Amino acid sequence: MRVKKPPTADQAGEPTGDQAEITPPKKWAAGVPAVAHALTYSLAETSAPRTALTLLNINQTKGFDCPGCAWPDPEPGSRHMNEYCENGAKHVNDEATTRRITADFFRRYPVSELARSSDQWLNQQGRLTEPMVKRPGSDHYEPISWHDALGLIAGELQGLDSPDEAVFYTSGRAGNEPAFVLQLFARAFGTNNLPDCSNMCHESSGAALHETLGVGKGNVSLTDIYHADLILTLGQNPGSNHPRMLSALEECKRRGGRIVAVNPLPEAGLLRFKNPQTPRGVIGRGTQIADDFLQIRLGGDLALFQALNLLLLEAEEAAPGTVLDRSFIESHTSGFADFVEHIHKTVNWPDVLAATGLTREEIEHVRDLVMDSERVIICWAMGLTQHKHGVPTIRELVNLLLMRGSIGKPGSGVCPVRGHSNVQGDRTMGIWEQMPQKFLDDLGREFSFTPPAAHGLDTVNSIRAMREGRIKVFLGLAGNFVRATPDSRVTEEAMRRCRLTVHISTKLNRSHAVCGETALILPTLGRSERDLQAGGEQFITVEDSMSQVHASHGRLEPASKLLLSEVAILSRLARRTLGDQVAVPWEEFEADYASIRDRIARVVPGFENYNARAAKPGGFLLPNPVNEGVFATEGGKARFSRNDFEMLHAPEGHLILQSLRSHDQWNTIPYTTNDRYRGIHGSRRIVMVNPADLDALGLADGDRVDLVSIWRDGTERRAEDFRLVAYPTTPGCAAAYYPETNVLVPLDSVADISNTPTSKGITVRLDPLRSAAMPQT
Ligand SMILES: Nc1nc2c(c(=O)[nH]1)N[C@H]1C(S)=C(S)[C@@H](COP(=O)(O)OP(=O)(O)OC[C@H]3O[C@@H](n4cnc5c(=O)[nH]c(N)nc54)[C@H](O)[C@@H]3O)O[C@H]1N2
Ligand SMILES: Nc1nc2c(c(=O)[nH]1)N[C@H]1C(S)=C(S)[C@@H](COP(=O)(O)OP(=O)(O)OC[C@H]3O[C@@H](n4cnc5c(=O)[nH]c(N)nc54)[C@H](O)[C@@H]3O)O[C@H]1N2
Ligand code: SF4
Ligand SMILES: [Mo]
Repeated sequence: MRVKKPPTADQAGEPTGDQAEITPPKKWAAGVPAVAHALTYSLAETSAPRTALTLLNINQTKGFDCPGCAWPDPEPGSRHMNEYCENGAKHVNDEATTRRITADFFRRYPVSELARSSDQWLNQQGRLTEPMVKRPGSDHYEPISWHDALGLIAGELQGLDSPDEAVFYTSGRAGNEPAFVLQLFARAFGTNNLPDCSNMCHESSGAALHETLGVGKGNVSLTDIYHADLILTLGQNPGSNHPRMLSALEECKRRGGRIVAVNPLPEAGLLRFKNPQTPRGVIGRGTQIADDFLQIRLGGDLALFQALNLLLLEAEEAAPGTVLDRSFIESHTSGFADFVEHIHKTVNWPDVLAATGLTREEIEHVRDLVMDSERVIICWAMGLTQHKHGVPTIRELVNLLLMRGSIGKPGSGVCPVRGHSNVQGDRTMGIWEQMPQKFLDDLGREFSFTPPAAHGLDTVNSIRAMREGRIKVFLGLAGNFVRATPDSRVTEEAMRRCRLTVHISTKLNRSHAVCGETALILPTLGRSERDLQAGGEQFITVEDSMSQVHASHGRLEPASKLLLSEVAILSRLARRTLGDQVAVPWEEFEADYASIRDRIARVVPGFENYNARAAKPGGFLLPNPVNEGVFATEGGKARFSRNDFEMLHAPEGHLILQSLRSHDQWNTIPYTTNDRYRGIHGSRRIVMVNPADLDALGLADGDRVDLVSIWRDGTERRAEDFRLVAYPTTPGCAAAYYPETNVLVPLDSVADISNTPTSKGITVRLDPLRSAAMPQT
């Protein structure tokens, strides 16, 4: 008999694993049930008319950008009236909820209790409505005026020994205008400490693409996706995380393209898609998405690409002039000879098969598809970036495209699928702790000051500095820092060491409760809400995953009269903190965001004539030099790279664990405890394990275990009480949900070069819960 442990801090209010109900994983995604689920969630949060208003405005040229993900919208003329997916509808209605958190709520719930509450419960309490402060020694938030709140922050910032004792975190929800204002404020204040969610997300993509192609972004458009002959999609779950990508993949297939999916999990959306916007999707069997599914081991993608590259080189040697694009290689690339030598010298099949868990035939089949395809696109997300060797993996897939000349021509290229709806735009606006000197110089010239040159702290390094007491003030523009970051217990301690923590947020989350000595909650307008300023009604702009910049107009009445926009909060704070030390017209910025865009146009390349172009329906595309055959690397050519073989090993009796999203969550915020496509209902405290591994470990489906991660310094981390679910994942590779498992990721377990936490490669042991007969220690 198993005994139930009392709830831990990580699970207060959360259903335990024994409340889970398991059904077989689904073999297709979307269809009519998706529409029904979207409406059910939306109607539970808000009223029918409000739901109708939000849904008719999402992703329309005069409406607002879906806050769900960064997947691009079709051209203005080709949009559906309902241009959104199930999850987009849930995300927007989660923001448009009619529930409200008032001062009464904070009188009722002490901060210590909120800190123990589940992420889902905190989010469900509704929208934040007025500024709140928690004073030193108090266990309650209490109301504070905007004037006093901003004065308090300005006072703390002015009192620091160095500007580098503050960090300014951004999550990718923030639009271009607030992001530009925040980085300008931070730099004018004197620091580059601008960590962001991207540090935990696509940083590995940025690093690899920047080094090899000269631009840290993807270079394909939706039209390219439609026209590709072959798309490889790796390490992503589009059915849940970028659902409209499925319509694009469907269109590619309709035109005769082929799709190969590489994933440890047979995700429903990768298998079959029923497009609810077509009759075939409603009554038919839908479209099979992946022609081939390669069930890879966690972290095996580097070895997969190395093997593919070896096979392509061998095929070229057998039939010279038939496989490689020699003229492209000669005119546009460097480092080819070195790369060839390295691949021949280092790639061996026993290693490849061990690392990938695939057969040689499977890999040879993909080689054949590549050789048959003129235009190849490679898409990926967190399954590639959140590994120790994420950067080399992405460099290696670039090698493949370069060999085939499949970059910079229509229907081909790299497609890192971004997460947050404006995470790419925030980076373009300067939210990066290591912006190039050219950007800093241009920013300084525009506003007559000298931005600090030294690189600032990224997310992991911010936590290290907080832990050591070197950071006194934390300010977060959107996001949920303590839940998004690794090593939850370490991060929570680090956050509590700050003198002041400030969150500019729409909804309540754990980071408001696990806070500094003094803490402020500054409630703000969401993307869906009307933003009225002295200069009239404002809009913001965002950049999608394919570099299209466009306007987003809020349409709903704000959740409370006391809300300020992000731009207003940041501009007022900057003015209070800096006075007239810098020549920035903060008041004008707040009154009319067009004045911010005018400045962006003068500082950020590609934004010339920004206001006029943003006003056009659908906006404008940022230039990507790669598509003009220009590679802004050192040396001016696309660079082949030499990457050393690496694989993830788990010692005897251990598994590799990936932490991932359910279908019903938005990053750190679970909406329900269900994960419909994977057949998991009623609890998130589950861990998916291959049946053969369960047998080998002497465990069974339904057993309850603690997840214990081991780390090279001998330390162990424990996530308590998870239910085992026998699941068709790759043998040796388990999966459980983020953020519940962040506690298992050691702060120092990061990707080489990008410093991204290795959230998809954690070595764990499954400790069975002790039976009642055994004493608990
Ligand atoms: N509904 C919803 N949409 C979202 C989000 C959300 O939370 N909810 N979050 C947004 C954000 S910020 C992001 S970054 C994206 C994330 O989008 P995804 O990257 O799709 O998100 P994850 O759930 O982390 O899924 C990782 C996928 O990679 C696979 N995988 C894991 N490790 C490996 C590996 O080593 N190799 C391969 N080939 N595959 C692997 C997993 O099995 C899983 O299918 O989604 C965005 N969209
Ligand atoms: N173990 C593990 N950890 C991970 C990941 C993983 O796969 N595994 N994924 C990583 C990734 S890819 C990412 S992107 C990060 C996400 O990390 P974050 O971006 O920090 O987290 P979110 O959950 O998106 O933040 C949600 C909060 O944002 C606020 N918010 C929402 N909309 C708005 C808005 O319009 N304005 C403002 N001001 N606030 C708003 C709300 O208060 C909400 O509670 O997590 C990372 N952490
Ligand atoms: S695919 Fe992403 S951006 Fe598009 S509607 Fe769905 S959640 Fe929103
Ligand atoms: Mo992300």
